[in-house]
Amino acid sequence: MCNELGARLIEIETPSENEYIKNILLSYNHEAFWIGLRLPTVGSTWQLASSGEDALYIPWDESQPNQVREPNCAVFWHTFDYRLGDESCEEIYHPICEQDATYNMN
Ligand SMILES: [Ca+2]
Ligand SMILES: [Ca+2]
Repeated sequence: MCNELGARLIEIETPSENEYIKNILLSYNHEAFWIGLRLPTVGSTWQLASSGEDALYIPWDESQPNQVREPNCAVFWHTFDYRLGDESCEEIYHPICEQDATYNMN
């Protein structure tokens, strides 16, 4: 998805990044948006999709995560006011991409 754009699925690392993105999502009428957060196996920790590092900040809805599956993925969910919920990685939702703030003009 995002790879074709030279980007990656967004990874939410801070409350300010979370707020910034949520405000943008409010202007769209979609039920859910994929982000780059993944639980590879049951019993492992949620990881950033690009690096495999443990995610330190995860703004879950208070009811989430609530499913057991591997792998397990995460979305901003509209009925949670765009807090995160876990969802099957097989579902089709809109991806949110992000890119480092460096440009390679070659
Ligand atoms: Ca980020
Ligand atoms: Ca869920």
